Amino acid sequence: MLTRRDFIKTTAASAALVSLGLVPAGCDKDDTKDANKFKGVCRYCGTGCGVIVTVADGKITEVKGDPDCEVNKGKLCLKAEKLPEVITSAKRLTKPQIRKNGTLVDVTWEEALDTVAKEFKKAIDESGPNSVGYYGSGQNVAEEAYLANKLFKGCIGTNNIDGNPRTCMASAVAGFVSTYGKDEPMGSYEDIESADVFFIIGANMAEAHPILFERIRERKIKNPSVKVIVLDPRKTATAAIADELIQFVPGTDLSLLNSIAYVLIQEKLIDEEFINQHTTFIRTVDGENKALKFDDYKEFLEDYAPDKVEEKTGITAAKITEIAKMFGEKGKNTMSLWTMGLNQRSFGTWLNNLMHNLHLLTGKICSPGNTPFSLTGQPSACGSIREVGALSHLLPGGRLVANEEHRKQIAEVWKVPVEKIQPTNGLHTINLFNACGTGDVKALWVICTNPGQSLPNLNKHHEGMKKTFLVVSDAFPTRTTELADVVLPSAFWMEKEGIYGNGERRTQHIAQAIDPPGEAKPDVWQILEVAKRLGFEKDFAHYTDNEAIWEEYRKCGKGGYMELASYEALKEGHGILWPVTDKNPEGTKIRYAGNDPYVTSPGVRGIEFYARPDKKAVIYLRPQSGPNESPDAEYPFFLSTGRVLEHWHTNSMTGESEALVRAFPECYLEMNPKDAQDLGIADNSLVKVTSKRGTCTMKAKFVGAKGEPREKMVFAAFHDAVDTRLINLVTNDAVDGTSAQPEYKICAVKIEKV
Ligand SMILES: Nc1nc2c(c(=O)[nH]1)N[C@H]1C(S)=C(S)[C@@H](COP(=O)(O)OP(=O)(O)OC[C@H]3O[C@@H](n4cnc5c(=O)[nH]c(N)nc54)[C@H](O)[C@@H]3O)O[C@H]1N2
Ligand SMILES: Nc1nc2c(c(=O)[nH]1)N[C@H]1C(S)=C(S)[C@@H](COP(=O)(O)OP(=O)(O)OC[C@H]3O[C@@H](n4cnc5c(=O)[nH]c(N)nc54)[C@H](O)[C@@H]3O)O[C@H]1N2
Ligand code: SF4
Ligand SMILES: [Mo]
Repeated sequence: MLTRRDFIKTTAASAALVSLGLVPAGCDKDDTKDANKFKGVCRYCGTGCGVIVTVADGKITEVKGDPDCEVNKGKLCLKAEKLPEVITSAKRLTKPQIRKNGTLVDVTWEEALDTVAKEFKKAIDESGPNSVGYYGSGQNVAEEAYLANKLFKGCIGTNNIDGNPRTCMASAVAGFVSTYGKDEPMGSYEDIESADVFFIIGANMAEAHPILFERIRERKIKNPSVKVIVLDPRKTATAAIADELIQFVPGTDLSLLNSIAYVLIQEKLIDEEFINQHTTFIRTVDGENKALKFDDYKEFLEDYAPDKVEEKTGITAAKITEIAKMFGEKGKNTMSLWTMGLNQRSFGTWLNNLMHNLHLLTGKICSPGNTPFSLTGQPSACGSIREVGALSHLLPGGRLVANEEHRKQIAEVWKVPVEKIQPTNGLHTINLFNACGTGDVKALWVICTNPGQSLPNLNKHHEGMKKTFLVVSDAFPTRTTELADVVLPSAFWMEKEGIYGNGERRTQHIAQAIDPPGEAKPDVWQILEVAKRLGFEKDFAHYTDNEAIWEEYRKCGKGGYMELASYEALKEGHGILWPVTDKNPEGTKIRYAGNDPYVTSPGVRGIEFYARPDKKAVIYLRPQSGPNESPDAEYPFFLSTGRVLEHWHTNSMTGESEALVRAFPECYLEMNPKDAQDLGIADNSLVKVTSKRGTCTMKAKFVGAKGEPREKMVFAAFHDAVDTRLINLVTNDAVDGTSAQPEYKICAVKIEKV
């Protein structure tokens, strides 16, 4: 807990924090014992900052950081502080609506729910269960995702249930599962305070995970010998704390990471004892995994000697060697962090594998400060989708629909006949929306996500969404509700209770503090009502409250190496890192070692990769490949897309805060000043950005822009919903062959003056 003195010290540092878009610690104690204070978790990024909200006259008047939450120790970023404005926005959806004669009109809940059930039933009866689908979100609470998963996979009998984490975390999941056998990081945020070297690649933490960025910054200020290496084709705000900024050519990071591995071996910075005991080598050829030897790997890496990749990557051999030595220095702890720069790629799974390789080669893993850490984007992508298994190939607790034993285990918990759960994967996101376009998916329910803005190649997918019977549950009007046949108004953050799981395996409870406005209803209620109308009342009647849902879901953790804390413990505390068992009720900070309850025969350094059949982690041989689309004579620029600190995804929420809109009013195209000069483009003048798929018109910016891309690369944020600036009209919906995650980070465009 923060003492009064700490609090004053923090306040003195507040000017520096505010310049980073952070707000200083607000409360000096957890005062949720007061009747008007409630404990929750910020509803934005996967950092999972604890909050305490104040309620007066049935409205949230203040959101402050929870000083007892280990994640943020009272701090917050501006987005969280501005949530009261968002909640009370006049734009909130408060009545169910149905499209009649082309226009959305207000109706009763009865009529809306009956219509949804009727259309879904009709599709199922006429064309089978695979003619319907569900598209959920890493911003759902776990209970919502669990019920939707059961309704679709276990009761309706279709695996066509996917969600926006496919666009976000799928490559990270595939990376963890293929390397270690189970999803999610082994480390925790606490590793930041023990790390000496930070290797940040394809992550703009200063804008996307500001509170974690602040923890790294503080670590460096207190320990000047700490080194930060930032690898990104674009110079971002994160580079402000970098000792080394490696601005490589987009899409060449497979080469770069293989080259670093080459240097680690050459310079004898590897840990042979660890490698021999804990790892195995695999190369995938024509979809088949072939077991290989360390010598094969060394031979494979010959093509990636620094002098052989410097031209391709745009980074000198000397620089590659230098950063590899920094990564591998003996006696130093290395933590790597990455996000969408690696995941949103047509070879995103391979890139994730290569990050794990570097830690496995050096043995810098499973000890404080030594960890490969894939940062999670959404507040509960881990807790509600990856853990609940609410994707088209998964079942709860890290299980697979394709595995008979797994289907049996989950059918037992759901109390449904095992034959109901189909043994083949359902449609992943892009195919789900493709199938709306072809007419194969006739009815789709979208909850807590805005694919009408966030999917790539939108011209195509808008057409698909118009064809299908589209039901959208949201709290605000969006580019998706405008395409919907039925709009269901949802209770928003703190207007319902629920569980979130953040990026470090921390499960946290959010209390209900206020009532939703108008007729808005929690998504859990909506799912139960539709389930009842589809004839599954008896399968859902026992879910009397969120605790009942959670406690049933919790049974799925057993046997999945993913046991979770009880509802009671979560309500009381400030989050617990799974696995949690009777052996370690406090939770687990480092998996596969230490007090991880599933380690039964620890090897070198107490480690056991128990989730793999041979108990060894895999070092993969992954050659340079991709991107799906590269610049050519007609489309000579790389386009990359991403985020800014002030806004969240599609802006439906942060666009309701005056202060945030003022801070970043509209999206622009970041350019390298040299390219702008070559094309005769003036700062702030309008340019047209065109790909094979679509066009946007926005201002070009290179003076005082958020970032500076390397030459022949441009960058735009995607939160702007205005037609001409909807950058996803331009992006590519090609996907990774393993994870099916789309390549938002790279496509080819031309830039023209308007
Ligand atoms: N303020 C704010 N914070 C957020 C969010 C938000 O909307 N707003 N969203 C949350 C979510 S869901 C997510 S997924 C995270 C995303 O967090 P980040 O991934 O950190 O953010 P992005 O801006 O999408 O992309 C990061 C970087 O990838 C780089 N990149 C482009 N091409 C390449 C390449 O070829 N290789 C590599 N290595 N990097 C490349 C881009 O230049 C960019 O700087 O943020 C979370 N936090
Ligand atoms: N060009 C480009 N596109 C991208 C990305 C990129 O980097 N570049 N990143 C991708 C990634 S990583 C992600 S995660 C996605 C995110 O894409 P989306 O999920 O489509 O974007 P959000 O704006 O987060 O949408 C969440 C919606 O849920 C609503 N909502 C909020 N709370 C509730 C609730 O409690 N219940 C219900 N029913 N609704 C609620 C909000 O109003 C909002 O409309 O975007 C992807 N798209
Ligand atoms: S860092 Fe993320 S979780 Fe924390 S306050 Fe900011 S947006 Fe919310
Ligand atoms: Mo994301």
